[in-house]
Amino acid sequence: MALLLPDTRPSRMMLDDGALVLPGFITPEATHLLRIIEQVAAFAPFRQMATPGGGTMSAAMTGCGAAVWVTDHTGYRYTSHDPLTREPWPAMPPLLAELGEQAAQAAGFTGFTPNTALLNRYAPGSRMGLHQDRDEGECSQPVVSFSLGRSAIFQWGGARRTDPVRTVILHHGDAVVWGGPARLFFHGIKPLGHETHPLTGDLRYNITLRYVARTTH
Ligand SMILES: O=C(O)CCC(=O)C(=O)O
Repeated sequence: MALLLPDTRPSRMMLDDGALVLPGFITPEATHLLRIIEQVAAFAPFRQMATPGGGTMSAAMTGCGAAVWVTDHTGYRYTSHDPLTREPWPAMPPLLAELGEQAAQAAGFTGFTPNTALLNRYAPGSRMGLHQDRDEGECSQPVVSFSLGRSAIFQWGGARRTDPVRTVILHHGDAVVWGGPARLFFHGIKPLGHETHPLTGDLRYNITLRYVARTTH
């Protein structure tokens, strides 16, 4: 989408029962959120984590909150401490939790209390394969995801990996919320292209807020 053209998309785009895109929902706070990402990364640097299968995550990741999702050769889990620095993860900035709660509310989910934010950084060519978010130890709360910088093609599937996949372009400032019957639906990000964004160059950032009930050290 040309950045100088007005955004003519509707304010809500339904993906499924319990899943929708809120175009431009966080645009007013976008520069503030980019500053928060910088501040978190100053204490807990972005890194490309190892996967249990012997590979490496394509997107670089870090996070903040009571616990953050990590992966290494032993598996996926939420940890209270950053395995890189051995320090507790940076605290959740109140603005993140507030925006998450507001986006969830706008999507019809009341009482969202996010206690973890995963920060994903995509360089040209970076992707995220189709997956379910199922390491949180509970599924009663939705997932809220914010897009910043370069646009990306979001893949939205169904409850089974083999279900048909639709795509929607996520732009700077968009939020996606999924919960209830769609909480465990498969989703992913196609490889990022090579365009640039005035605020982030050739990078895309994603902030994904969740409530996690099961953590380790
Ligand atoms: O980058 C995105 O928009 C999606 C991120 C995601 O699916 C995840 O962190 O589980």
